[in-house]
Amino acid sequence: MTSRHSSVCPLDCPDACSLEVQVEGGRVSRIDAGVANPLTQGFICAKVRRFAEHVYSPDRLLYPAARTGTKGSGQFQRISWEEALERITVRMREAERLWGSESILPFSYGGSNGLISQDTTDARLFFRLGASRLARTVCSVPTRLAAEGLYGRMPTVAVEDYLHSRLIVLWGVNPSATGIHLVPIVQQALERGAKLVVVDPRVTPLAARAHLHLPLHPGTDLPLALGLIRWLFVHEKADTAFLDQHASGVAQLRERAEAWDLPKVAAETGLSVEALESFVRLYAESHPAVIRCGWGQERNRNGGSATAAILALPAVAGKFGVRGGGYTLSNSGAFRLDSLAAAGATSPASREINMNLLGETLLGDLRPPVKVLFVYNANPVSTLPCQEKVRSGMLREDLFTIVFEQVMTDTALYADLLLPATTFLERREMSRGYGAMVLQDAAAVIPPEGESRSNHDVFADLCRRLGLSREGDAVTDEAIVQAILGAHPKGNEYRAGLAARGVAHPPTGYAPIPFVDFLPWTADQKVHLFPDELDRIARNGLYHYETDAGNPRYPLALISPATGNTVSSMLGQTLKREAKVEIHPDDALPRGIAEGDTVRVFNDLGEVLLRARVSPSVRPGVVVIPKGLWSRHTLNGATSNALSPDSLSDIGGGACFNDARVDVRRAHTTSGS
Ligand SMILES: Nc1nc2c(c(=O)[nH]1)N[C@H]1C(S)=C(S)[C@@H](COP(=O)(O)OP(=O)(O)OC[C@H]3O[C@@H](n4cnc5c(=O)[nH]c(N)nc54)[C@H](O)[C@@H]3O)O[C@H]1N2
Ligand SMILES: Nc1nc2c(c(=O)[nH]1)N[C@H]1C(S)=C(S)[C@@H](COP(=O)(O)OP(=O)(O)OC[C@H]3O[C@@H](n4cnc5c(=O)[nH]c(N)nc54)[C@H](O)[C@@H]3O)O[C@H]1N2
Ligand SMILES: [Mo]
Repeated sequence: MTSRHSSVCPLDCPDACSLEVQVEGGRVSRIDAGVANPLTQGFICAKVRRFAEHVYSPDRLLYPAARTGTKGSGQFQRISWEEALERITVRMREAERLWGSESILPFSYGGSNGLISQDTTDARLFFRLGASRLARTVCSVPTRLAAEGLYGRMPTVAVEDYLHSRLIVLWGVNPSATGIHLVPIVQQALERGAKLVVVDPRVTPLAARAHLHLPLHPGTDLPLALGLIRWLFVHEKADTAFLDQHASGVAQLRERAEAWDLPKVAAETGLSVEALESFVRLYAESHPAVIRCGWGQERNRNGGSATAAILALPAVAGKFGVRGGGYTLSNSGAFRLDSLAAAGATSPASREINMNLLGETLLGDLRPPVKVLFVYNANPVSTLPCQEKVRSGMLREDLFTIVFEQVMTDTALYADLLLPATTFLERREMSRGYGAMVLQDAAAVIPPEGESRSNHDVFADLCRRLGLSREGDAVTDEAIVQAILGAHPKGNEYRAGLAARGVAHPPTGYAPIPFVDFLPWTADQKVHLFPDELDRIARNGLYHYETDAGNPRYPLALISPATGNTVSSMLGQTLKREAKVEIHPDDALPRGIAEGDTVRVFNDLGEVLLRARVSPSVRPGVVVIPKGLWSRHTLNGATSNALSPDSLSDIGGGACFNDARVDVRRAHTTSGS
């Protein structure tokens, strides 16, 4: 029997596609586009179309299991859920008694999780335990803090409105991999005569079609944005009427931008003065103009200030107030939904640990040490900086590691105890887009594979076993959804939309116009071009640039952007291909490296052995190894994160994936050639 079900993709992507899932004989036989979210436009990405490969993967975890071999060896024996949860309960109580509850560290990110499977019963458990708190900094904290500081995290321009834009700037974003539904919209805008500018060290697919591509050196976005701001003021292209009415901090921003004339910006970014002038003139003269700001610039020592300066541009240039004008970043704040409060989880005063420092945390001299590590919704061995430190930390014999996962990831190999998790097709999930302003709620379409269970169910169970449940706790998916929506003033409207159309939009609507439909969500409804709180928390003050200009030992910058094959590291097990490092001919030639050669990419943290792709699609001085790789995709089992430092961004303690310095050599081959 064949049936069709509406679903929603909760994977970490701005688009939040509606899905239609076909089920035959209890198994998923086809996944295609659904209709509720208009941005889906009738098509979905190749990854999710073949998501059934993940559901039925030979690497799928089907039962709880306990380690039998040495840590990391991947040898496990099946046990029952009862035994697994009992063992965890005993370990947690013991850790609490001997070392204090802060010796328990929950470790999750959850970019690919919706509102039911993240920050609900899990938060309740760990908060009530008084476990160490995790600062979830691996992604989007610097960008979020910048958006919050300047605009109070107001909703941003809907990408559909780019059809009205005369200029589209894609800054540190590669929608061809990371949010594909923007691509046909950009294409249509170009056909209507819009101009396209791309700011990216690589020739991305849209950079290849851009009127202007600015292949800046990684990490130099801050001088670039400040240079544009300075030019706008100096050439009287700043919109002083808009700034007088809607902004504060203008003089301070101007002062910090003062040093960055275009020749200086050119020297720092590796761009020509002519290209910079073309860009700023085009930006000044185009109405409406929109900047789609991504996350590429964030993963850098200057990531917070750089994003703040980019977001200041549309205010300085007066680009708001029309459809298709302003900027787009994350819209996850638009709904103002709060799972945590709804879950009855109040944050304890326990210590906070920055997730980007996991290796250091496990290996260092912390008091109390971390004795129980509970990993879920994350794959830290693949996705965190300083991979060797993370691995070594997880090898610690006195550490009890639980990994709650769907498949046998590189991290799961290091578990003492494995718990099998359902995928979104096997449980209910309510999910909100962070690009498309949609909220969707989808029932399970198939029964759980094996003995897999959902996060909310397992954490509620553990809460009960540890005696931490309270009367009135929302435990079932329905109760959690009702608690989340019930806590919101517009909850009833959301419910009505979900029931009638399978989708709800935030109170500001699906495609609101900033400064027309609402003013900034800051306390005084103004744009804060120089938010004091950011200036206070920024390492050297807001808009101050840091550089290690021309690191002589490791002259190449390594970046690790997303690809269309994985979502972060998710689906990596379905990817058979070997990864390559991309290097520009100008860097390959003097090193005697030719296409297909096996090379060693290295720095003081480690080395990655893989084949080279020699290509002018990356700027000279920069090499590229994809994000999201697993051990199996390189020749020595290390991935780009073996080379990424655990230094932090200027604001928010963000990861510096795109701020690694390396060198590359041909590897010695055993053939003697
Ligand atoms: N298919 C797929 N989709 C995804 C993801 C995925 O892994 N796969 N990940 C999801 C997640 S978790 C996120 S956060 C988003 C990320 O979405 P994006 O921000 O689009 O993704 P990235 O590939 O990290 O970075 C975008 C671009 O920034 C460039 N870049 C690198 N360093 C710099 C720099 O210093 N300055 C500038 N201007 N550009 C730089 C890279 O070359 C890359 O082309 O995508 C989401 N969507
Ligand atoms: N080198 C480099 N590294 C990067 C980046 C980069 O640009 N370069 N980008 C970073 C970014 S943007 C991000 S967001 C992080 C992401 O870092 P992570 O969150 O660690 O990475 P994911 O690959 O999303 O891992 C999520 C895991 O959770 C599992 N999972 C999914 N749903 C559930 C569920 O319902 N329950 C349970 N228990 N498990 C589930 C999936 O199978 C998957 O293995 O990676 C970062 N790592
Ligand atoms: Mo991310």
